[in-house]
Amino acid sequence: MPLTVRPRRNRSIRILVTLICGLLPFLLGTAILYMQAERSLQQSSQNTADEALRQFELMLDNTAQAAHELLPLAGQPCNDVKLALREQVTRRPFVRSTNLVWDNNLYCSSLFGDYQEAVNPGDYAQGKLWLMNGNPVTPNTALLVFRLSEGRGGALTTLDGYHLSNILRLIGRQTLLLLQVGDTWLSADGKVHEGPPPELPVAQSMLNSSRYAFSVSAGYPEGETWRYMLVEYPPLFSLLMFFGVVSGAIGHMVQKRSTSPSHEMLRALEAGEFIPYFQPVVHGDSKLWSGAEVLMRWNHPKEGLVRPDLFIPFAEHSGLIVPMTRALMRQTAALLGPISSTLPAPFHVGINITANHCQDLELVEDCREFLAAFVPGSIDLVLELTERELIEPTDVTRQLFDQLHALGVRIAIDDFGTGHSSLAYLRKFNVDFLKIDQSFVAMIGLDALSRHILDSIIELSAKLDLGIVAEGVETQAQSDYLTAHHHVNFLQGYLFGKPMPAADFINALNHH
Ligand code: G
Ligand code: G
Ligand code: MN
Repeated sequence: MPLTVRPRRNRSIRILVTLICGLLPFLLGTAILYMQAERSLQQSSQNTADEALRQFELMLDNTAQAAHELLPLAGQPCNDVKLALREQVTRRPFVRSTNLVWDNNLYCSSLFGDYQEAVNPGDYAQGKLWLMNGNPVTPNTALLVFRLSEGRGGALTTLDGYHLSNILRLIGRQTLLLLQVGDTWLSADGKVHEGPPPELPVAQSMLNSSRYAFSVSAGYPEGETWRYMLVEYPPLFSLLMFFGVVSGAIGHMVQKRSTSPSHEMLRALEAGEFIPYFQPVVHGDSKLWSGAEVLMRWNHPKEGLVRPDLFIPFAEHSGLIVPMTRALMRQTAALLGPISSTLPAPFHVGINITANHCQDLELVEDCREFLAAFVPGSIDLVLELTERELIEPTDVTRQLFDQLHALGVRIAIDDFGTGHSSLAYLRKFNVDFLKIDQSFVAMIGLDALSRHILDSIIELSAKLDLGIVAEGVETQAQSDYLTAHHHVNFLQGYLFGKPMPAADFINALNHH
């Protein structure tokens, strides 16, 4: 089987999923907080604009009242009315100067008395309000002029820009705030600018006065939302971070758990981590190596060499045992096939097969492929079926065993004596070998009863014309007993050799 490299992608995907699990609560939470911060800022800029609008209207009320009181005096000689003009300036806190107009000519002023200056109504927004950048008395100082006119007469009262910029500064302490009158606008530093006011990047609120021709804009500079979040939400950020860590950890654990035994074994199968070990099987008479049992080992990247008792049960449960056995047979064929002509013929090759593998006829194809790798007649392929889980006789299994026999494949009952197969069973499946369980062999010389059982098994199999393989032969005495008394066909055990890697086995085989 082609060795596939252990897929690395899986690992980076796992790290990615953990990262996403960890970041998601943080990102979602931050998005929600961002929207919340925007709403708070919008609310606050709206309140600021409201408050400023109210203050400006109060001041203009004061200025407008002066104009209303003076308007009836328009047209009268300046000398007669200039005291009345000055009285308004003294009495009203937000009036800096007062003036009277006749036929668009400013002819009388609280400051200079008699005066001459043309008035252009087009300078005034809606004919009523003019935001000037100073006058000859105080150049470069903002001045808001209120104009009231009726017929040929008119009154102009002015409001000092100092009051206006003060309001912009005080109310807009945390906010950008500006006052717009017609095509000019006033910033908090008291400067008057021409043209449209700038856009305020964050949470802009613009309010038009319903009573006077001005509007107020409030808002925040670029990046204010993030600054606001950093100042207001640190405890919530810590909480989000905590949730992120918890959710990342949960994501990590859920993924770990999904790496179930069968998942891990599938990975190992794809990575070619299941490899064959070979235990020599010797001829009963000559004690020459004349075969091997193939035993699976898991060459785990972290755990090292894992014994089959620890993973075969999982493999059987998940059904993975079938592709695992197939891979083992392919590796065995690739290892022994090329040297098949040098093997002592016929070379006995035992492969352990589970009941799972006998559910359909695929096993026939597996064996055919296996045998095709060898010089014809050079090996005896023996499938070992453990007596502990016997196969139900059905149409399919009967067909299976018939076809296997037709291929020349032999059947052995493994661990014989530990289960409960009947004579009828042995006949039905045309069994060729019995592998006597090592527990009986171990009793030789110790226990008379076990030895009697051993004796009868061997006699029975001789009568049924079955071959015998004795397993677990560890001492010379056991070996002698089995061959001198009974002519057991094959022996297997530590006395002759332990299960070993292919290279060691082939090497040792050459020296025998
Ligand atoms: O050699 P050892 O300790 O490895 O074997 C332990 C058990 O695992 C034995 O019962 C043996 O039959 C079983 N075993 C070893 N290799 C395989 C195999 O490839 N398939 C199956 N089904 N069982 C195996
Ligand atoms: O069930 P099966 O026959 O497939 O299992 C063979 C098992 O027996 C393997 O685990 C193998 O390592 C073990 N084995 C083989 N020879 C000996 C032996 O001489 N002594 C002991 N204790 N175990 C053996
Ligand atoms: Mn076996």
